[in-house]
Amino acid sequence: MAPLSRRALLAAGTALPAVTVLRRARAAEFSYKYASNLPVSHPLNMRAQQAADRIKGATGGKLEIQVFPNNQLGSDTDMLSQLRSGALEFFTLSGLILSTLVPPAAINGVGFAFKDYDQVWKAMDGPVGAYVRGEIDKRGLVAFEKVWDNGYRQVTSSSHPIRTPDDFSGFKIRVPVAALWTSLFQALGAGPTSINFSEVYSALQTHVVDGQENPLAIIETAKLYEVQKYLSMTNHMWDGYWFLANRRAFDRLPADVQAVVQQEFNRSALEERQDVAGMNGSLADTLKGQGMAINQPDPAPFREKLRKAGFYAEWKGKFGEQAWGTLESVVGTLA
Ligand code: X2X
Repeated sequence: MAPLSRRALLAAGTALPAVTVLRRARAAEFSYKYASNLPVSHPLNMRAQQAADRIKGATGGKLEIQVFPNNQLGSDTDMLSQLRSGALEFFTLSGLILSTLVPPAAINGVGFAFKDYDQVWKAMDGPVGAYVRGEIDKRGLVAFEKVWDNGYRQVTSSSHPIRTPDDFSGFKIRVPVAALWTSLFQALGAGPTSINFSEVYSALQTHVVDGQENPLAIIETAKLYEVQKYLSMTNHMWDGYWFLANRRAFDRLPADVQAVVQQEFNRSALEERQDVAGMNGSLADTLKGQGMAINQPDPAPFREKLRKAGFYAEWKGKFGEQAWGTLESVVGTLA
């Protein structure tokens, strides 16, 4: 029997169980969740939602993905456990935070490694990204090919601007929960405290810490300018989000659905990179208008301080010759 149209069902009135029929036609075969730590207005969530919508369309409604932004499902630490157990199917996480599970995933966070975005994408869409995804795969998670842009990280503060490495002395700074972050700011002479992003706004507001570091798009969308006065454009690290899937959940999907999922999230990743690039052009002015005082420190003395503290030598040893060589094949000699 040919399927009845909605109009035909409605016209038939109470004689047919219209509601039941319609509901069954709409129910997705796979109902998955995607979560992130970023505010809903950040382009990452907008582009993830668009991918979810396209995936639903392209799979004829077979796979429905519900988007949970803004730490609605918990902190990064919580969400990573949920992803590993399968309670959460998709999650975007900084490679540095992922390093608690996959140590080599932190490699893009080496201080001042990338001269510019050309080098970032050459490395992350090339040998460095391929290496990291291989390591993620070995630990039972799936990472899609295109990494999403978090951005170059900048230091904000409520007490004073960071102009030289000496300004870090006695400076209490929040860093995400990852060994490389703590090591970087210890080497710079600051006092780092590990705090999940879900607690950052209140930690700044209550002066548990003096400052934090994040890309402009986050300082803006998470409204950190409300609780911070100084913005120092240190560009000390480039950070990105791997789009991760729980392997068992991903393997349950038919091959054609898997292909659509990969294609659409990778497409959205590229669009999100463009969004962030566009925002970077105007956000310094926006943040100035919102009351922040901005300065542009010379990066050379910060790099020198890291070198003298043995930061590069230590992390070259931890990542190993092969991984370090892969990064240096794109960015040149680091130390
Ligand atoms: O926790 C942070 O600072 C954030 C939002 O940038 C990351 O996810 C690494």
